[in-house]
Amino acid sequence: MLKPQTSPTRELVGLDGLWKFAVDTSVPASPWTATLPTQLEAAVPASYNDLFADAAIRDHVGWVWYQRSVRVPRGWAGERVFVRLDAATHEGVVYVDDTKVAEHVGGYTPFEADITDVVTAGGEFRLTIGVSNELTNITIPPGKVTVTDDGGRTQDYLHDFFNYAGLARSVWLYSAPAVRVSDITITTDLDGSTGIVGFDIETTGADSVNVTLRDAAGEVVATGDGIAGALRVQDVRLWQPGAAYLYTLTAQAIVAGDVVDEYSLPVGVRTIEVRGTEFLINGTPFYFTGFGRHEDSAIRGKGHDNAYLVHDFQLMDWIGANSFRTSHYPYAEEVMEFADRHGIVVIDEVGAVGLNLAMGGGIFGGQAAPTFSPETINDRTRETHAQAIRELIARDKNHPSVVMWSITNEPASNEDGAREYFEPLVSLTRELDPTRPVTFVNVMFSTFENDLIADLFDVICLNRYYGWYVDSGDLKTAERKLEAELLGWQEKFARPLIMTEYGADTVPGYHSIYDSPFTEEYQTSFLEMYHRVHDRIPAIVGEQVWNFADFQTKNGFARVDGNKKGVFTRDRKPKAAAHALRTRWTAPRDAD
Ligand code: BDP
Repeated sequence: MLKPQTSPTRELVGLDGLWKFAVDTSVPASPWTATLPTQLEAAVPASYNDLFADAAIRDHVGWVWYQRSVRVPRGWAGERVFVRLDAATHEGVVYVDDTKVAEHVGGYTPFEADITDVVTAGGEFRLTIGVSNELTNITIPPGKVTVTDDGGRTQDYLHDFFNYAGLARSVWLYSAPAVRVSDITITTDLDGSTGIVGFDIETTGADSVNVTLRDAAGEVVATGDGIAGALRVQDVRLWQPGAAYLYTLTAQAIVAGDVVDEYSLPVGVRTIEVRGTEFLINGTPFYFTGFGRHEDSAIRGKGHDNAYLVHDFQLMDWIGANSFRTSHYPYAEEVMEFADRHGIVVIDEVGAVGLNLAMGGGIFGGQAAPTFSPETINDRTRETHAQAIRELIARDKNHPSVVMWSITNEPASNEDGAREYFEPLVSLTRELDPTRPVTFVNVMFSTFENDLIADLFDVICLNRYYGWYVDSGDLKTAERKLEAELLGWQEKFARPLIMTEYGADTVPGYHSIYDSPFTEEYQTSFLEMYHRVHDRIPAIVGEQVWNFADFQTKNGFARVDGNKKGVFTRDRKPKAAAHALRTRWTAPRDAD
């Protein structure tokens, strides 16, 4: 799905700013076809939860409404007009005046509607967007709504981050010609020093298509025509981790010899290959350093913010991180584009987190229901999951920074039904994108001996908490167990392993001379212990600490003001471990 842009044939109007806002207390929600009777205003983009001094809004379960008036530029007569939401978390419905123009399920991928027939150039309309935060056993991620004794509604879920909701990303109005470029798929390869840029272009009825590739200086390096083909670039400059180089591909839709639409896209030429236990980028073994992250900051919740974007990438550069995982959902497209431009490698994860009812057993050891069953995670959940994968790949397939798809985080991959559930999803991912490896992120209690799905994947990502949830405070025992387990995975699967989560909650400013959990010293010793082990296991091709920064989690006794495993605080101050990581990650790596 193409991101809206301005071009000689397209115009774009940002609709971010302050919108009227109201919580819908009627259940089921009624479509809002009048001016919202409210004094509240909400910032877009931002999650709405932490904006107001009102617990009833923060913890509301169900629909909320956003509304503003929009004027269509008068020069858009004769053009198609679209409204585009970069995300509505988790379900969205869009009205232009009284007409429903779009509905969408899935909180982290964009959707749009052609509203040409219900607006007029130069005219104004009322744009109303309903957003629901409800999670059920058939949403991705899943959750559960409970009606309380007093008729209220509460929501629970199995993922360890606050269920921020609303319009956390931008909303746009854009124009495009009736006959236009509607999709572009780029693949890249290398033939000696010649880069090959494959293209596949969809239009809404063009006679033909022209394609031009320009280098970073704007010089044309290759041209082509037709809806599909391959451009050859002599002495290509590769997109390299830490040294991005981007070409620009421009596609023009032609009707009766005239250019009717033009769309441009950055292109990074690079190859990815999994060979034995190695992960190769441009034929060279790559070792991932970096983090699992969250879109999370004070007040905005998951609201996209370009200042945080710039600062977070600065901190990643400072610490020597060459990569991150979009744990546990697709991030804003601005983040992906920034990674493309700055040579940061991304493991791109779909929002399938919490598919593991054993997590619900909790510390009271409650017997969890089976994860995969008609009443719990079932065929309909898998359909939603498949759709989330389709939408992720449709959105992110052209980003050179994306080197691998992660189709789930910590599912119950040791439980009956896991293979039946995941096998079709792995096939679907490969079918949609045959060029990138596919991975999943394995949970600690699904070991190399009882996991039922790991062999389906090219790379195995592991989240391990020896020394934290297990053997807390006993790093010696933790080190022995971690090494024994990793040797088991290496031996049995003989493919690349990435440690995608390892971390310890740490209260900044809390110190001890002993191995005391929660101290800054313990976080550093914990990470160093993992690093010793990683260096002894050749199949380990990367380490991504959990987490880049402290983040907000759901209410409950298990967390004090959120998850504190950040190497940076929520406002991005370094804990002691940040300096230790920087020492390791900025040192030249020995050739393996
Ligand atoms: C893992 C999850 C992650 C949690 C982390 C933790 O993948 O989302 O935040 O553990 O407990 O289970 O800190």
